[in-house]
Amino acid sequence: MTDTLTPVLTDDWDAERSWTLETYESRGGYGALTKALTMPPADIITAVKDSGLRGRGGAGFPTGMKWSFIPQDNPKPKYLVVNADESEPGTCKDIPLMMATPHTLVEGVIISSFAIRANHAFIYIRGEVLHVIRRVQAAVAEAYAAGHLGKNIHGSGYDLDVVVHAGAGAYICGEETALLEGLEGRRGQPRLRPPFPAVAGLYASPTVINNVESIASVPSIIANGASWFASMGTEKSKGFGIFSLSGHVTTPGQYEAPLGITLRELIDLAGGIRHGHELKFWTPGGSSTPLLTAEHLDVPLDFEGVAGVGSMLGTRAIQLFDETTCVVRAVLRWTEFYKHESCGKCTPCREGTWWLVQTLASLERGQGTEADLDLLLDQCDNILGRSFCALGDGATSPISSSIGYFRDEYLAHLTHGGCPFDATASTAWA
Ligand code: L3W
Ligand code: SF4
Repeated sequence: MTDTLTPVLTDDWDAERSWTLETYESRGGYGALTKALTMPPADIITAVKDSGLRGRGGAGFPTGMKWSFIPQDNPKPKYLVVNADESEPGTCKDIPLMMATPHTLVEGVIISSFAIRANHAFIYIRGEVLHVIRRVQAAVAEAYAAGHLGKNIHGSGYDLDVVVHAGAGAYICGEETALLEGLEGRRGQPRLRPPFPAVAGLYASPTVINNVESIASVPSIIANGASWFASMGTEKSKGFGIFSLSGHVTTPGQYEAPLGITLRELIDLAGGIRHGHELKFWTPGGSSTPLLTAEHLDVPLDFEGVAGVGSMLGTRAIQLFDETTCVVRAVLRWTEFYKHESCGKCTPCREGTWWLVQTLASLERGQGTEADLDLLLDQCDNILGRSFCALGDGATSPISSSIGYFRDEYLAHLTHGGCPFDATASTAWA
């Protein structure tokens, strides 16, 4: 099974002092930059377009197309912003990548900035992860010292400055326009789109915002060619991605594989569901993506395959839960997270997530009636599609999907007068 893995971004994670410039360059690092600086910037955009790379931050928007939206006849400065505010529950790919091989990201930032003709780039890192911020800052400093950043990079005449910015610990700042607000020094709350950042982003100037993994994939595309990248994955979801497996699996961790791999294959690679247990439910891309069940083990994990069963690929944050887990309690925990992280800008999400927690908590305690399940779904209906940004929509995903698949388990809380899993300790309820 191991030939299912395609280690590219993760290939050097085990190398000694993998985070240093010395190790990175000894393995060919910054070779893609040397090549890119000999190319017309438009050809780099074409290569990224032809590769089929789609945004790795959750939405899967085509990366090359986003870059081509940057108007080159606009006299304003252009900016590249890397969204490194990884906070979606279950998502743990960008932080390990920045810890293990920060120069992959830095090299990607330089090539991407050159392609869109930006002279300033920002790496916005979640504030709680001080060790990651320090590591990326150290890599940026090494890159300056080696002439990969600053004035006249590699004698090409191209100048680029990179700022590593620490966020202040709000999940909403992973939403691209809230991130820009934070970067500009204001409270992190989403802006109305359009205009999209590509037209009016940081300081109202054309801005590309991409996820860490998207930008870190760029050097390999330039080094190996668009068709190499496009030869992996599926027809519409090209290339590879880091799948983060957590929860009730024998060997949790990051598994880099072609898009379109199935959960069954990933679980095999991770040594199976923990001994003596079986899969009950899972998230394909963090808790903002509708839950799936053991019925979906053979769904291709690409943007289309997961959408085909009513969910989203999201950030490939696969959280696995076996039959000992109470789905109502798990969903309540996620909903408390969304209530806490709601930025408060719009009423459906600010008020709605509070009500979701009240209704869910009462059901989890075994209080209320079956009608409360419909009330819960009605509350979801009043949030989904009526919120200002994706946070509100995402908060409804685990609730509506879990009621769809596990309505009987919700009802069992009412008939038991509490969580049936408490009564049976760690044995399965059914
Ligand atoms: C120019 C247009 N640009 C779209 C750009 C847009 C953005 C990208 C995708 O949410 C999802 C969310 C989370 N002209 C454009 C255009 N763009 N139309 O394309 O935009 P969009 O609106 O489809 O998505 P989004 O607002 O970026 C991302 C889900 O991902 N998610 C997120 C997890 C959190 C993390 C994390 O912690 N790191 O990523 C997980 O599922 O719920 O649905 O750049 O500007 N006409
Ligand atoms: Fe803020 Fe929630 Fe509204 Fe988004 S949906 S703007 S997080 S209140």
